[in-house]
Amino acid sequence: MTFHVLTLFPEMIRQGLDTSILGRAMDAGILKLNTVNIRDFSTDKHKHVDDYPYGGGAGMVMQAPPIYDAWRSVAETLPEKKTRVVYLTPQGRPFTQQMAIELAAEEDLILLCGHYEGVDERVLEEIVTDPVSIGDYVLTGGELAAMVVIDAVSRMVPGVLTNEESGSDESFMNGLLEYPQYTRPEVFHGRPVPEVLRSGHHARISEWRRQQSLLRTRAMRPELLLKEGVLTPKDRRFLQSLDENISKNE
Ligand code: 4GX
Repeated sequence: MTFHVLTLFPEMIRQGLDTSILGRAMDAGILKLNTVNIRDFSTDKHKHVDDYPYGGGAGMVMQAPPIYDAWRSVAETLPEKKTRVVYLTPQGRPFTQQMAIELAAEEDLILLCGHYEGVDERVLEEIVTDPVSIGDYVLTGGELAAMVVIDAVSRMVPGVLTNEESGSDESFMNGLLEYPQYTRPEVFHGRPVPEVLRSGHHARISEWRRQQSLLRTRAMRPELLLKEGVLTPKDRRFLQSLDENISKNE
């Protein structure tokens, strides 16, 4: 799979992704990274790519023509088929594991990183297929968000992770947050590993882990418990018993 990143900071993207697992997958040719510097498509003698907003207001807006021409330079190297263009913006659809799985099926993906106060809406209307937000906070530019998306998509591309690295896909595969993990030493700062995990009793271990997942999800992400098909009847009885104990203590 090839990621084409349209950005004013190609070095930031390259440096952020050439390490560890993704670096290995790039060396192996499973993933490719093509960074395109939007500034190379400025026609301005000072290489400007931004200007004042029509209607006034603070800050600068990225101009349409350099972004369009940067996109064209990539799109014309790709097959007829309309390659998806992800635009990183707080105004986008919230990024999820499901989206990472779907995007990993694409042969090419174009990502557009904005800067300043935003991008001229007209070029977005012409080229963007998927406006995506990585969360409700404001970054200084789209590059870190693009790297988050590339990282999450890459690990879903077949061959990027070893069997060792893939495993269960932790949080979200079963719709719950992952249970806590422990390794040696058996006691750390006076805290022993939970006895059940050393018991060798696999049914009890599975039940304990499931309950830990439910407890964590209830504490940190209670909205996940309301989704269809996540809870078994046994899960419901366990959560019910917790709620009954709260009532008693009141
Ligand atoms: N999830 N940013 C985009 C430039 C910008 C400003 C205004 C459109 C309108 C972000 C996020 C994010 C910061 C990327 C501002 N673009 N991207 N950038 N949260 O905060 O994706």
